[in-house]
Amino acid sequence: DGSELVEVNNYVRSNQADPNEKTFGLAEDRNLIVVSMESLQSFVLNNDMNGHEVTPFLNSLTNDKDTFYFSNFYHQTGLGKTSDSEFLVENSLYGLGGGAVFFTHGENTFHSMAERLNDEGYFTNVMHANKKSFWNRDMMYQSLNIQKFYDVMSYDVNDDNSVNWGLKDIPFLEQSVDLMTDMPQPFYSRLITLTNHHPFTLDEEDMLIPEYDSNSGTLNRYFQSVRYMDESLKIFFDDLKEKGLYDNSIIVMYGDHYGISENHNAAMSQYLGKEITPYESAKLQSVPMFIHIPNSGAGEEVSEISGQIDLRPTILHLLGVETNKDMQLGADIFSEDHEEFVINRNGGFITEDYVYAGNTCYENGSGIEVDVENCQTYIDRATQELGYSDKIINGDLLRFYDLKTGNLLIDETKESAK
Ligand code: GP9
Ligand code: MN
Repeated sequence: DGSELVEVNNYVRSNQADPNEKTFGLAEDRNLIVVSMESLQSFVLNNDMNGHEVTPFLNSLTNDKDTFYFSNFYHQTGLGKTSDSEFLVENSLYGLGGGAVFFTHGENTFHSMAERLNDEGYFTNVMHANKKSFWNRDMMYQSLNIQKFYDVMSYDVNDDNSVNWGLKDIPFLEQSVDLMTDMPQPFYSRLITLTNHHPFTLDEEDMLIPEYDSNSGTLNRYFQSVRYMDESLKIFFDDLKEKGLYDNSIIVMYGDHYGISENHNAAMSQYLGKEITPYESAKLQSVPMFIHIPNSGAGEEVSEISGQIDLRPTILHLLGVETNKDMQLGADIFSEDHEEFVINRNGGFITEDYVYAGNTCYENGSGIEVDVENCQTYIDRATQELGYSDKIINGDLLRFYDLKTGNLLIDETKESAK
């Protein structure tokens, strides 16, 4: 009967973070372009591989005058991988612990970012050159109120422009910009790249740097494949400029989840020159995040510890959309009230002082093991917050929530009789 929503609502309202006046509305009325960068982890940024720069374009954005670069940002996905990251972005809720929420709860009621922006007059869509049913997207996107899904059928795909999982990122992004020129504005387009996906294979002509030289073919190819994606993003920005879509847009880009699993720790240890402890593994879950606002001059590095759960409120506030009635678990990263506390789907977390991973509490920075007592308050809060997220999903509780008024659509008399 939705009565569980009372407690969840109290939690969400008491953790509400007000917008920052300086950034609220900074990108008002612009098109919103969100790019999911497949399998991109932060360790390749501002780093080289045997003397080769891996991400020259993204590196240039880390100190660009129009770009906020979030250098302490983490993915929070579980088994649902890309789809979990999409879920986090749209709903500011966590995916599930036991499987992909896109599959298990694709018919729930949600109040997505797409729904919010559609109410503000945006044309909302997702662009991704894969079969529409992959990750149950065709069903879930209806529940997320995404107006149009430009799936593989919207793209010109052939042997020459495909590799690995399908259409290569350069032609994918190029054709996507062409499709954007026909969209009503303002639009919200969420683009999902694909080439930099395991097993990270490329055509010879797209290998812009050599492979690495470890005993892991996966890691060796990863650098090359990331280098290709970096190139595709550079071309994407140029295409947007050429088609007149750049100046009036805000471009958000984030890594969706890790690309190199713990099976490659030996090779990673060779590359990074240190042992990969559970502490290091937790820190390696950092993914790049950029918010590029052309001609704003507002860019800077943001070192606040934050995660994918925070994307939705951060983006909506930049667009000048209030979120004080949204049933969200993240917070605007620019807000004074944003807390440096990133929860992983597995119950681990990262704060300014501590990293909790593999049931062990480490000091953040030194990586030294400390008494678990130090982490206990946060362990409890992580459990509580993941629990509330699970409750919302498993009980389909947003059925009972009126986003416009913030009212709970439940029988209050029954509630007070308890
Ligand atoms: C598939 C793409 C990759 O369409 O999003 O999914 P992943 O395996 O990374 O979750
Ligand atoms: Mn992915």
